[in-house]
Amino acid sequence: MSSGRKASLFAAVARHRRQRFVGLWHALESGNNAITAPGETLGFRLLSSNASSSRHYDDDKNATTTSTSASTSTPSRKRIPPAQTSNGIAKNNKNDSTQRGGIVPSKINGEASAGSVLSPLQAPKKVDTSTTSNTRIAEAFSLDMDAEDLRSSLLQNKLSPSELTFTGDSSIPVTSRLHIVTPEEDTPRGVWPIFRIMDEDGTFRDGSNDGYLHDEAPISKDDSSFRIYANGTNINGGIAENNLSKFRASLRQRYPNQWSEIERNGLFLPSKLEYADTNSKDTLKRLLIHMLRLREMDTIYHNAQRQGRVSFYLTCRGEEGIHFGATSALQNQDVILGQYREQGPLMWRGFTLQQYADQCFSNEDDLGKGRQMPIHYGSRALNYQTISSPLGTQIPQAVGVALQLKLTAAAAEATNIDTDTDTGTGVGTDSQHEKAVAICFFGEGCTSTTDFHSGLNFAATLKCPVIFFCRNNGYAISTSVEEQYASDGVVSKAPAYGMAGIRVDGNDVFAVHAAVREARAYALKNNAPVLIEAMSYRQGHHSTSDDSSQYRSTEEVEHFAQKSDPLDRLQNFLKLHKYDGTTDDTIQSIVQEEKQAILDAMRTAEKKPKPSVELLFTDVYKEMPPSLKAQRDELYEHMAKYPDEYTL
Ligand SMILES: Cc1ncc(C[n+]2csc(CCOP(=O)(O)OP(=O)(O)O)c2C)c(N)n1
Ligand SMILES: [Mg+2]
Repeated sequence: MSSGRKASLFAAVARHRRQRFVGLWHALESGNNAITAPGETLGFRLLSSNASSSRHYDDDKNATTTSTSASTSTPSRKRIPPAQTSNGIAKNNKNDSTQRGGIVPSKINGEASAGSVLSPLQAPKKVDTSTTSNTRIAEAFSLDMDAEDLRSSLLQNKLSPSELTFTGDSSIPVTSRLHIVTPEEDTPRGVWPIFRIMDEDGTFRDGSNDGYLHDEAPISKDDSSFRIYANGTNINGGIAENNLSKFRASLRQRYPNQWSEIERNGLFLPSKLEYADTNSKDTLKRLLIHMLRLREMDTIYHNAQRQGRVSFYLTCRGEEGIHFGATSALQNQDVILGQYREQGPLMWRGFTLQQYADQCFSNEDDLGKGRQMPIHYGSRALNYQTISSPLGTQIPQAVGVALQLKLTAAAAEATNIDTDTDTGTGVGTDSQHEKAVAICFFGEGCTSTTDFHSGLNFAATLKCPVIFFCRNNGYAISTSVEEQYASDGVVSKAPAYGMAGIRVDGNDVFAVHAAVREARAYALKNNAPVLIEAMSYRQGHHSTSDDSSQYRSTEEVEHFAQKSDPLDRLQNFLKLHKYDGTTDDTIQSIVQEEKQAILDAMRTAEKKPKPSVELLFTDVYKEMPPSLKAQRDELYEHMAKYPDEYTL
């Protein structure tokens, strides 16, 4: 590490030492993470050219960190709350920790907050940052160090945050234990905890600092599904070869408490078949490539809209962890119903860059025959229902799909028919004879539609195997979560409908994968729905029709882009653990390759002819009614009259 880099790291450590909850991981990340300003990387223009300097935190009067923020009509609403109040009690934490499943106010440096009841098991590790050697902290994240030193540094220096802060001024206690709260048990009082596996620095979470009282049994795990691989892999020097089995073994040594999740997490498992798009079985590598590909694709198409080449676009920047974490935990026979910001699930299933381009350019190869706006993808082959813009429509539809899947599976079981429809391109276990679920994605804004409420009620009463997956990204266009609901987010609504729920860190791809894996197993085993709420942040504008500087500050966007980006977190993990020689350079070369492929597909799509006009009138009715025929004839007449304006 260069001395300049060390100096900036130490400065960052000192600067952030007083931000107790955000803690050490935050400090290290600030110094270690080379992230450029959002305006340079987000694929959208900076929110204001007339920038002024401002602080990240309201209460951080001594902070020296500055950032650019819009000085125009920046709203006065403050959306970056301090991680906690001065007495250590989380905001919105109306809990009674003596209750089963209650939440413990956080404990700092061994001192319990007033009124808290802490079992010794829940006491966070005492970490006195003033006596922690800066050198050791720096070394803990040096890629050059010996793996054994790395391991001990991780264990000695690590302080996982016990709370996380998202938009809406809410502090959410964190749990490292995956637990689906079922309707049969008491629901958490106060704020529902958020499940995460990996912290921002790319290390696995240390559960001793959990902000959630675990006094109930974890979700039952079928021990037979654990696969234990040989020990004894030499972890010194990192992982030189691309080998997931060895890597798992090394992770097991570094993180003994997390080994069971590592063994079960499909993202650490090689695929049974080669992935067509990477010609390898390496799931972790494919995950990285897909996250980079999707981010690059979003950036390029967003800019293409600004150039007038496509009419509309909408990025999912910041939500890639949700997309790939969730879809990688599914089987290909599971039916996906999206809202509109879910291009990743399609990508994971094999939708090609050419197919994206053909849809966005509405050319003759668009599977939707040019009838929809850009980003309204659909693919029958990949079990991905076509997007419909009116909010909420997909929710009751998903219930119908799930009901049908359940009935089909029951009928097949009765007659002993193989219901497997797997196309063989997915990851994970063999899906032979496996049943299917429907998964329905929607934003937190969509939960204000009547379709959300009626859909969830139908699913619970009809006992349908459906996963309702809420992407809570903080905004519904300009409507913030404070204006969207008065409840503790979305997951707290699950018990009201009599269904299971889980809240997960949407920026942690491993945790999302685990949550969906367990939700799927639960849904199939019990023929019952599950509501997942994944906390994340919409880093881009709502769409190309939006200018988010009108309702949120650059400072806020920058904060979340830098502190909780799912792609950065995965890269930190891969670099820290030296997976397959991952470095900034190898990542850059993937980015360049992906960029080229995206641009090639785009140029090809641009040159293709448009679909026939006739297709505007087909596919709705088996026999075209006279009224539609009359409209078609009128259109042809009009086009014949102005031949210079149209190509037939
Ligand atoms: C029934 C209906 N009402 C309003 C709209 C306009 N609209 C489009 S997107 C959107 C915001 C949805 O926000 P959210 O569900 O949080 O999803 P996100 O965009 O954040 O992914 C709104 C209000 C619509 N498309 N359909
Ligand atoms: Mg939203």
